[in-house]
Amino acid sequence: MVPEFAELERLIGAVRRSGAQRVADALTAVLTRWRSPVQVRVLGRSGVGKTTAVAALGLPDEGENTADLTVYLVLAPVRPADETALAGLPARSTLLVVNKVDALDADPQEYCATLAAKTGLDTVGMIASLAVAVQHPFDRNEVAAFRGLAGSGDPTLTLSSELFRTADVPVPAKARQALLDRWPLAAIRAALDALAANSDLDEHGLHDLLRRASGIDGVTAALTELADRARDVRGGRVLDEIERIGARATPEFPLAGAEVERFLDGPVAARIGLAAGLAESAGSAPDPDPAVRRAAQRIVRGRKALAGECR
Ligand SMILES: Nc1nc2c(ncn2[C@@H]2O[C@H](COP(=O)(O)OP(=O)(O)OP(=O)(O)O)[C@@H](O)[C@H]2O)c(=O)[nH]1
Ligand SMILES: [Mg+2]
Repeated sequence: MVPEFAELERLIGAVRRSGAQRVADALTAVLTRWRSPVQVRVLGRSGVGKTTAVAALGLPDEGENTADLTVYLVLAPVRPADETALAGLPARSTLLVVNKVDALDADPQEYCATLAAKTGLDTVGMIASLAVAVQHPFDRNEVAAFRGLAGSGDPTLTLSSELFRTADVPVPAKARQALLDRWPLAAIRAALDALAANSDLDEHGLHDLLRRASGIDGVTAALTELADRARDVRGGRVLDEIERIGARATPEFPLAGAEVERFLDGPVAARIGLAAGLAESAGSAPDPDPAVRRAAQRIVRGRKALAGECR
């Protein structure tokens, strides 16, 4: 168990034993919220690939306004409506994803780097439809069909589904239709490119290559980093809530109030405050947000307590 959670559980136990059930219940509600998973929402203009991205990321749905993190999907070129929406989203909880990079006329990494510099947001590229397709493994027959098509060397084959279906190639039309039923054209194109470059790829090698080409790993890694930070920021809010609960409890339940004070002055709370302070101010210029100023104070408070712990 996370030591921070265990410490709060210990506080709840002590408060309950002191007879302040109401205070213990309030603290339990705080702990439950603290432990709940970081929520992600997916935003973007119509047709950018939100539903597909939700499936690729394994999210339950597109999420709600109250989510901790936002994945904002754009297509190149970014539109004024995107810029307006992005201006209202905080950098520390927003991941900008350029979707459909298979249709991009530029180098995806360079495009994302330019966009990141312009918006100040973490930015990564993705092919959401490919990321969904590679959630299933290839079977050997499919790879054999891909191999046959790659060998045909017809450059127009994957320009459209129609051309793929009607092309004069040595792989039967039925097998091609089966591929189209299961794989988006972007996946077929990527598979043929990969096999043309290396015809020795087996189904595992091909699958791994396409998964990496989908960009899903980069999106998940960036989201994990933001989620870690969101959890740290949440810790700061938890300290605020506990402080308020303690202050309200003290007149009626002085013993519980003292337990809460001891928790807030202890090394675990100091660590939580320090992590929250660092997460809130991570990468940002001087910030007018009062939450950030509070966080800076917490850093000082946290350092003092840590110094006390080390003595
Ligand atoms: N080429 C390409 N097509 C994609 C990609 N991601 C999604 N699509 C396709 O784009 C179309 C729209 O995708 P959706 O996921 O429905 O987009 P959406 O944002 O949910 O659309 P609305 O719900 O209408 O706002 C579908 O045909 C997807 O298959 C991608 O990375 N590359
Ligand atoms: Mg949709």
